Amino acid sequence: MLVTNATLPWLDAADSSAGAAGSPVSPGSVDLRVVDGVFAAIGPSLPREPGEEVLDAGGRLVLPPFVESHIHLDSVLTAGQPEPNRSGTLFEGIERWAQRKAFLTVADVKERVHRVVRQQAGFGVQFVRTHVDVTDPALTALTALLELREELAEWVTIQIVAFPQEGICSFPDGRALMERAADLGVDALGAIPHFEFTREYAVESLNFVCALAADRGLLVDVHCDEIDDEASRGLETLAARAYELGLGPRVTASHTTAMHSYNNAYFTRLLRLLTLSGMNFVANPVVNTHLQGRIDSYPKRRGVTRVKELSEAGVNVSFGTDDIVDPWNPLGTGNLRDVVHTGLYVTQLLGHQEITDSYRFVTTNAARTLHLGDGYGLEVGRPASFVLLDAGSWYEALNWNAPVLASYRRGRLVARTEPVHREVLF
Ligand code: 17E
Ligand code: FE2
Repeated sequence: MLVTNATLPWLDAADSSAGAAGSPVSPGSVDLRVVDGVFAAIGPSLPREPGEEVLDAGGRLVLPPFVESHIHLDSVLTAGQPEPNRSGTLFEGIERWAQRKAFLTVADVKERVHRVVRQQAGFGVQFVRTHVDVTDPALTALTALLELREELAEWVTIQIVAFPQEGICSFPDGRALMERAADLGVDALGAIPHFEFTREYAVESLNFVCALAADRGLLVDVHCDEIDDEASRGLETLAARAYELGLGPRVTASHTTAMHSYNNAYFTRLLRLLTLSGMNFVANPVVNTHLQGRIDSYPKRRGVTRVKELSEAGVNVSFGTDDIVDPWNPLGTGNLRDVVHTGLYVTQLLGHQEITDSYRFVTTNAARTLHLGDGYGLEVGRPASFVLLDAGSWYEALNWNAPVLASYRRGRLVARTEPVHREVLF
């Protein structure tokens, strides 16, 4: 297959602010040749080979597939079951989920997750890192997700994090459950230091998880300091272990909302360690603006981590959805465009170049967090996985919520959407 007249994000016209629907052919457009599911050539005006199928992008934007770097698939579509989260806090969400968790079945989890993964596929998502609650002696959700990871592998890459929602040191047999999850073949280990009973347990849980991950060769992704408490400092322990054990970029700190409340003197000191460690960060700007600041009066904190400062220091940051219609978010579709849109506003990353570069939060930066390596990217020799958006630039796609017209995975069509035709009658 030959994809012709594609605009790649780094070939966006410098001034792409024109905006309205319609996709002019960009002067920087390129062709991409796909052979046996791999990019065989990328360049301007590649000669068509006899009998070669052609997909004319017409100057539209081609991106590597979207990467969902943080979601809880086990809880999707459970909002209100058996009751809604009335306070809107993280902690009530954990209580509501514990109620729902009591009557999980493998079939129930698989049915809901399957629906959402197909929804995500329609938005061009091909890689998903999901946290799965393992504070359940039956490991029901984990069993379901491990099965789905294999069953759906040709359509979507699912990475599973063993997530101890109710703690490791504060939950009965918490350590043994993490070890069982590791034995069952998860991709990454999590922790939740701000939910442990004590600061000592917080530190102990992080030491435990980093040692287990180093021993088993697993990635680490911690729900770290997701609280409006400026004294919640699990992150420094996680970063120190990442650095000392040489885990570095294999470690991710998710949420880190307490960083929003750290004083600048502490943050400035901490940033040196974060940079040294080489670890990744995931912000969930939609869900954390909803969950955080709930017990503030006014002014109310936004509670989103310091994306701008981390990015400027060269630290890898991606954006995640976190939740779709569950105890922590009553809304959500899985369209990562919405996460970027909200994320740019709440972190005040709205300079022109910042907007233009923001596709990275849900593509290349997220791919780095997931350690996708050579399995990802618009480069010759890599799997021919890409999305075609109905817009001439990322600026336009973001502003107009342009549909993903086609999502190809290893050269094979996974999902397509018809362009929207709207008429205004004056
Ligand atoms: N659990 C948690 O601890 N934090 C979250 N943001 C979600 C689940 C969604
Ligand atoms: Fe989360």
